[in-house]
Amino acid sequence: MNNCFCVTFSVILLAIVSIHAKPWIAEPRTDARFQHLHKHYLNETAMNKDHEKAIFIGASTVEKWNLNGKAIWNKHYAPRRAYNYGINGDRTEHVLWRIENGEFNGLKAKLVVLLVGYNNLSHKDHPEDVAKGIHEIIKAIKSKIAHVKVLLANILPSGHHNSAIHATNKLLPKEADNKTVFHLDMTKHYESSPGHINTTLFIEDKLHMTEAGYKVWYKAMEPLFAKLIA
Ligand SMILES: *[C@@H]1O[C@H](CO)[C@@H](O)[C@H](O)[C@H]1NC(C)=O
Ligand SMILES: *[C@@H]1O[C@H](CO)[C@@H](O)[C@H](O)[C@H]1NC(C)=O
Ligand SMILES: *[C@@H]1O[C@H](CO)[C@@H](O)[C@H](O)[C@H]1NC(C)=O
Ligand SMILES: CC(=O)N[C@H]1CO[C@H](CO)[C@@H](O)[C@@H]1O
Repeated sequence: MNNCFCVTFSVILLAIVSIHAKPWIAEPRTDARFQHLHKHYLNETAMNKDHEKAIFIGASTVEKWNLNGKAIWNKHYAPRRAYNYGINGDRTEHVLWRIENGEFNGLKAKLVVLLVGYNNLSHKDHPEDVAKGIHEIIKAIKSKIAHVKVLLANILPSGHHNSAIHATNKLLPKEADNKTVFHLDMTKHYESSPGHINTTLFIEDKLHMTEAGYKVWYKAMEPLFAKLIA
């Protein structure tokens, strides 16, 4: 083999490896919306770091508390100094990157609510790898915020990828030590019968939630949430 061939081969190999993102290795997104929101959250943290008591982080289901869930958020979470750090479309590796790159620096929050993983599964990641990504996110949260508690919610059921969601969710309870990490499974609240979502809680895409869906989240989480921010 000549050198030229080897170099070309290595470059191709590197390209293949780098497009295969790993759910447990921090990675930024290059799109403008992600970069913009990341900067916005860094600013939010800098401005409000002594005020923030509870943080919600994840992808669109979290971000849409600002949209479909807004009325419930304003009534029940904003007054308790909760802040939303969701970004539509994030996978575990992106949330990990955001935490490792400053979004939680200097916070004294009592609680982080984490719900993430769907976007990896819709991109055919293996459940074990997604769970590993979630494990790394929890480690990163604890390393950034002293004495924080983590409320880890199962990925919510949807009209798609339910067997992968179920397989991933089965791996999450073991993250909970019930001292710093607490696990919450809200699945049954979103189903009209086992394996079938209650469609009144979801919009037409059968993935994102209606206001009624956010109300269910609030009600199902409230006992644990109230205990953990007390
Ligand atoms: C940070 O947020 C504050 C208040 O929300 C705003 O006035 C300021 O312009 C923001 N700074 C940047 C760099 O976005
Ligand atoms: C944590 O609590 C849940 C139920 O509340 C229980 O099923 C689980 O075994 C507990 N885990 C540990 C490590 O104590
Ligand atoms: C579906 O959700 C709605 C709104 O929360 C609720 O009133 C209804 O009872 C649920 N249906 C089933 C079958 O659980
Ligand atoms: C391990 C793995 O398959 N990760 C995939 C997660 O999703 C993105 C697409 O959005 C793929 O590029 C990764 O390969």
